[in-house]
Amino acid sequence: MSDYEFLTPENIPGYLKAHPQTHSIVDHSNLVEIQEVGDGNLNLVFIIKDNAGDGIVLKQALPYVRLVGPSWPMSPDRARIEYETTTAHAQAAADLVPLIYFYDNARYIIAMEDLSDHRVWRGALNDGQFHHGSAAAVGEYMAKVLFKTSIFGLGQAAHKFEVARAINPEMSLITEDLVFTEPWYPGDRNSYLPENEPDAIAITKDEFMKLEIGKLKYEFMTNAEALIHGDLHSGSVMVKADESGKSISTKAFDSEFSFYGPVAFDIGAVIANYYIAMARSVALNRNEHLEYLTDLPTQTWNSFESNFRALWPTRKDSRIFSDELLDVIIMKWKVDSLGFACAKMCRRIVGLAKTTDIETLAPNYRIGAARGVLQSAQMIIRERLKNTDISHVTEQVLLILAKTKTV
Ligand code: SR1
Ligand code: MG
Repeated sequence: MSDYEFLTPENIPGYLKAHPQTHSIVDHSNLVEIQEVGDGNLNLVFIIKDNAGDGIVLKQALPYVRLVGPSWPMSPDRARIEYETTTAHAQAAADLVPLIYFYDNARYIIAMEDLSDHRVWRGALNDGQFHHGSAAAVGEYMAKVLFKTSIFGLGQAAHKFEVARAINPEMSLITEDLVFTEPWYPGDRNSYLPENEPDAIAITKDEFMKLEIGKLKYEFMTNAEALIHGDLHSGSVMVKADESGKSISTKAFDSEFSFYGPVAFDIGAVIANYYIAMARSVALNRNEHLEYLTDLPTQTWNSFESNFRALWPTRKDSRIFSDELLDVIIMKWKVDSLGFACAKMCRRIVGLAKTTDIETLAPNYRIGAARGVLQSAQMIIRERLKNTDISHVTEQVLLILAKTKTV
């Protein structure tokens, strides 16, 4: 499995030459730039440009976790999963995912659209940038791809077949361990500043939260609703805005954790990362940016809900699957989304694979931001059972972040 050649700046021109599908995209004999830009935890990502300014991206899965090294082997077959999911998602929302040119199953390479005129959303948020409309676009992406791949979009037989085809046990286990277990059962992979130890211990002693996280883990492991992205944080979204900050393109990428799982898991991941971004802007006193961020959870939810409702009349079978049932399902997704957000918030603060939003803050700022995210998760896990209004929950998060601020 690991016996394949890794991409390097030296062998990429030859690789492109040997793949005629790339010849109309980029001129392999006149390359001016080959840059490795992978900032995720797992893969190599190269942006390649020719002298006419045309570009292509080659993404290759390594046989181990890049973040940790060869001591943590991982099947590169995750590249196939990302390719197949991006292709399936493109059928529902072509404008909201990158264009894939081809997949090389011998070397686990995806050749895709060069999006170097976009930014990874996490980096843009960290820099205090505005992309007005991207939150709604992410909601639209989720509604369209999750409807299309659900029982409502596929119908009975195709859904059953797809659940089996898209099985992804190795990557799912990572999420089950890192997101739903280790923050509450610490082992060697957790870490935080010494000043945050009481905050980390507090969640392990929060028996109510542990029970709710247990229910959510069970949901994650058993509820094969739709072909979810599986890791939809702000580092899995590329954004592009015009000079006024109006978003003109939003693309969800990096769906290697994808499988048939709960719809609310993706929504929760998005919301969690908005709250983490808010923690950064609170720490840095960026009030205008904070105002922008505070509206994002509601924008994404509202867009998800309205787009999903718009697709509902097209469901394959309307017997029993009534409009009343849709209301029930949507309400469950809202409660569960907030629950999944809590799990995601805790894992990014105490578990392996953190976020630059928090980690690039100076330690004296980071203490309060990390504490605020953990305390917010403890609040949300309870509040969502009393009041599911996303704006209300976000206001409560803001109050906690202001209170825990350390500088
Ligand atoms: C070992 S992989 C660690 C994390 O990186 C990805 O972004 C996922 O979030 C995963 O949990
Ligand atoms: Mg990723």
